[in-house]
Amino acid sequence: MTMQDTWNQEKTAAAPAGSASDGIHPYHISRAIGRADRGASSSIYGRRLPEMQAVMETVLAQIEALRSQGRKTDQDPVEHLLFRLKTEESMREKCRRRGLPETETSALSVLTDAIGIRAVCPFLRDVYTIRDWLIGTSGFNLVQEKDYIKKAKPNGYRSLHLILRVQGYFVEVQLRTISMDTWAALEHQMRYKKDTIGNSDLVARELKRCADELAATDVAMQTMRDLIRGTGGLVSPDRADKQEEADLAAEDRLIPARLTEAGQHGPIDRMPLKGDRHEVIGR
Ligand code: 0O2
Repeated sequence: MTMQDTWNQEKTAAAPAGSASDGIHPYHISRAIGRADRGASSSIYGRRLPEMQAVMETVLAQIEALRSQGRKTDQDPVEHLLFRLKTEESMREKCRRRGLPETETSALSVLTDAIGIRAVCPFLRDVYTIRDWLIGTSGFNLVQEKDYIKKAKPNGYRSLHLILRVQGYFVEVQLRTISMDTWAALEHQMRYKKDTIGNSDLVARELKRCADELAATDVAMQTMRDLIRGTGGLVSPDRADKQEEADLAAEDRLIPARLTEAGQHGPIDRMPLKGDRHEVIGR
């Protein structure tokens, strides 16, 4: 990971379902192609770019279909969506780094991230909703799954990576929460500076600590969301006692499950504890 690709961002998050802008923006797609296609006469992708574009569009459309469904119940599982075709320069650099010849075969049949999509999700469970949706899609074949959420990288990096095979092409899909994405962006920035600053061990330890704390926050956010969804909003006074019981039971079920799900060992004193009172938050 020595070179950073430019990721394009969909701007459909706020678009109402069924509107013209509910699907994929050709403008963004063609911009992505433009970047990957620099020096197309001798492109490492040969003449495959239009097909790659179509495949990326297919996967984005499938995610958009899930988002449209989710919006109907105010549960869009995507906060924002990024995508890119790996640039010519970045792909060639990766081939060299891996000791591969700079050929179309290396780019499209050996390496698996020429087409990349990143969905940044509001909540932890959204990550797995999208995962299940994609791997359950006919024609999308799961080639590899790396769950860095259940088992974070030693530096604290968390994300769920899928390699799908779609219409003969590999597509790398990265699914992560907003917290995970924020951490990854900042860590990426700092990585290039770490050799020039002192205390790099301390920085690495602090980064890891921040990653674990953010993971604990993700778990807490998911738990709160489940509690809110469980109540459906404000509770009327005559239902309050029953609701309180139900909420506490939900906490009992959810908190251990979420902790396992996040695979983290952050400070659990920040988690709501059984018997704690909590407010039911209305919309
Ligand atoms: P891009 O597309 O610019 O983001 P690879 O890194 O692909 O050679 P690896 O390590 O087996 O091989 O793949 P993995 O673990 O699935 O990671 C691939 C991508 O995940 C990277 O792509 C990053 O986007 C992201 N990633 C993985 N580990 C880290 C990490 O420790 N910190 C951050 N910030 N991101 C990470 P690239 O190659 O950077 O390209």
